[in-house]
Amino acid sequence: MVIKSSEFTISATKPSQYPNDNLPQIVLVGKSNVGKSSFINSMINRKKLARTSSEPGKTRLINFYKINNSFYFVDLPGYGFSKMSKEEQSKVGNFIEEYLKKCKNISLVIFLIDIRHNPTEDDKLMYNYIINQNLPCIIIANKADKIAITKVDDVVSNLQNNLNPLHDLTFLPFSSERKIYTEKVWEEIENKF
Ligand SMILES: Nc1nc2c(ncn2[C@@H]2O[C@H](COP(=O)(O)OP(=O)(O)OP(=O)(O)O)[C@@H](O)[C@H]2O)c(=O)[nH]1
Ligand SMILES: [Mg+2]
Repeated sequence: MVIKSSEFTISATKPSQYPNDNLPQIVLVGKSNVGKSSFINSMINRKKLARTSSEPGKTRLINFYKINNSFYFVDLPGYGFSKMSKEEQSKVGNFIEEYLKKCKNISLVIFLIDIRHNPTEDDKLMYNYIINQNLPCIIIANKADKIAITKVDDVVSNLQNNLNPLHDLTFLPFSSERKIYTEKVWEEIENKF
């Protein structure tokens, strides 16, 4: 994918604020700090379009970024950030659930899981939710630079055996640090247009 333009469009908390131009939306889902905002920057070769932080809980709203005037990357807040107040956690949970339920233009959910850890209980709840809603989804084992490159394929296939024993979904490694797996992810995205 050649990136000709990328721009922030809107931060939303409710459906009336989502863009209404019917362009396809590619949405990033995963726990806080797993690297959703960094993933977007890395895919579009921008350092700071989506705001990132080493502290979890950076993204608190639903942020829409329009790419090439032809689709959106949608950056959701992360779940499972224990330092956030219960009230704030449930507010964020509601944004995510409402978006996934009500947005009619989701072409693909990109679900990020940290390659170093087993899926958390929240990851499993989210995974089941996405599958039950029949949303098209790929799973990304992120921060692949954090483990030895020789182990990456085995860890990704163990993750798939754990979450998706039927092997009917695509699982791929990714690293925003190393940018070595971006082409495969672009192929998956382009397949959905
Ligand atoms: N080593 C490594 N670090 C990464 C990678 N992706 C993101 N990070 C780091 O992880 C931290 C969190 O990244 P973000 O992109 O802000 O994470 P997020 O999922 O958007 O977090 P929330 O907005 O809190 O939900 C930052 O310090 C990033 O630099 C990666 O592939 N490898
Ligand atoms: Mg973020």
